[in-house]
Amino acid sequence: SVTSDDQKFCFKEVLDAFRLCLSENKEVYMEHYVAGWRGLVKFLNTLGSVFGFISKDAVGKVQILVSLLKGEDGSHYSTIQSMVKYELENQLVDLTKAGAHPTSGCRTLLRLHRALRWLELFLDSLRTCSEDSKTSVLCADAYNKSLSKFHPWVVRKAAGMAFCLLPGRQAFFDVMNVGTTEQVVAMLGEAIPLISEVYQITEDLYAQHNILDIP
Ligand code: 1PX
Repeated sequence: SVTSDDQKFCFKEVLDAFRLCLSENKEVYMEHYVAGWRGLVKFLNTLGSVFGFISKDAVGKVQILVSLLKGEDGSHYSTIQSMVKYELENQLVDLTKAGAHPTSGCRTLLRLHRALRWLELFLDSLRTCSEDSKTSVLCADAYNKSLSKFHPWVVRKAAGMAFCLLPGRQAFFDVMNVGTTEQVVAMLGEAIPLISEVYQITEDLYAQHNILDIP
């Protein structure tokens, strides 16, 4: 039916959100960044409840950013650049140890930003992998090269177990709801450079302000 079609995840949503992320002068719009993550979480939710603990964490973080964006000081949160400037100038970030600002925009976005690097690596391996590749292995490789270093043992262990339950390559592509394998590969080829640019701009911004290690 039309309704179930509307609710069905489509990877194009994610692509479109990341396409809209960058302003002319390469600022990252929070609204679209958050929309990109929303789409990804929707995808994750279609994979089943074993991924619930991951999706819950991501949703919580998206929620925090949305409240800031829609809140009283929302005008300062329209871009990642303006958020960083505003929160740092007003001492709204715990820089060296956890303290009064456990849900600052800078801290929260940093967690998603680190996960975005995992996504970039994972999508790139999906794009180039052979038909008989195992998504669980691709996913674990991407995770071990990126996000895992920020996670304690127990989270790494749980993530590793969840990866084993990922559907195979074809089922995975079907859930992406893009079309044929060729179309999926083409769309990934479009999405990856966009995600990669957003990642790099954020990474440079955080490095410049020395906030890549916010606790
Ligand atoms: C077409 C393919 C698209 C695939 C989309 C999948 C979207 C996945 C979204 C994952 C978002 C993960 C956010 C994790 C943020 C994080 O690192 N949080 C930790 C630190 O936060 P804290 O506030 O405590 O400092 C937090 O401790 C995390 C806990 C949950 C476990 C996170 C495991 C992350 C694994 C990432 C890979 C997801 C695998 C999905 C398979 C498709």
